[in-house]
Amino acid sequence: MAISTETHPQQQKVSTQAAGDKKRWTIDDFDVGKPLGRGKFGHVYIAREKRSNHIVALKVLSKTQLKQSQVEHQLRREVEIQSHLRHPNILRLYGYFYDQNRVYLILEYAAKGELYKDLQRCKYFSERRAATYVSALARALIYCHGKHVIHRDIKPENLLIGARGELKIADFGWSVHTFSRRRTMCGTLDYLPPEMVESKEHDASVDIWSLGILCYEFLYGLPPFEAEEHSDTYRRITQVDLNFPSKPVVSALAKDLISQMLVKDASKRLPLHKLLQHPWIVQNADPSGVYSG
Ligand code: AK4
Repeated sequence: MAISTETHPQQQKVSTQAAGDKKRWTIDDFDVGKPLGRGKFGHVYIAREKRSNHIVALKVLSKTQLKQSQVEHQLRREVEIQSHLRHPNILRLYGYFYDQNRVYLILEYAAKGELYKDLQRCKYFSERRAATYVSALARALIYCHGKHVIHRDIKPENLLIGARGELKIADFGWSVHTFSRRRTMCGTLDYLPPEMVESKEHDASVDIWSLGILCYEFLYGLPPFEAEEHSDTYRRITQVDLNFPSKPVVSALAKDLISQMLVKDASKRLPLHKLLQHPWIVQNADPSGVYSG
């Protein structure tokens, strides 16, 4: 198969190439289909790699916009990080290529699309569905942390669903967006832990906080510290002003887990391996890690 699974992302699989031949991908290697989505930097298309018939998502980024936003080095870092991650709950980045005006990311195709749309449609998820996603995310984050990759924040917009209902973290370029937002302090703070909104040092436990925010949002339909004013969200995060509404009804076990993740002192947050043993996860999460309705 021409889509590499083991080699450096820029190269095609060695066995399909003459030794030492580092042939680059070009757009001519793909049949490009319908657009799947559009973002600030460009569109995402479904595509087929001609030689292998492998279906992928092709993200097409404008070089001009990348330059204007000064994110070229961050895009490079994303590719670098992603090429070393192999996990069923992390969207693969197979490689990239570029032409005069554009940069193309060759991504794993997630057939069931964006999770936030499902959340909007359902308003909130069942405890079974929420726990299945939270445990899948915890396993993906444990894997990342083992590779010294901190995800920084995860939110529904950056989660995709595969053909069999498996959750896929699809971001890593996303941290770029948060970074510029963080600097200008004009975007959403909702998913950031106290130490990050206060611009303090942070470590892998920021991901435990973000997962706690996400768990709350799965169950209640909105993030816990949401407010009209940015300054109010800031205050609510730093004070950990956490409330559990009476509707929708959420189990005491779920609230217990969320309360153990949304802790101001980063060192006191429930470690991810302990999260996997929490009774709410054990009793509700599908052990296959796949929510199938
Ligand atoms: C959708 C199905 C970095 C910089 C600047 C796979 C951007 C589907 C999709 C899919 C990135 C990225 C991404 C993964 C997801 C692409 O748009 O969600 C639609 N959709 N539906 N992928 N299957 N979308 S985007 N990695 N990285 O954009 N990086 C980046 Cl510096 C701009």
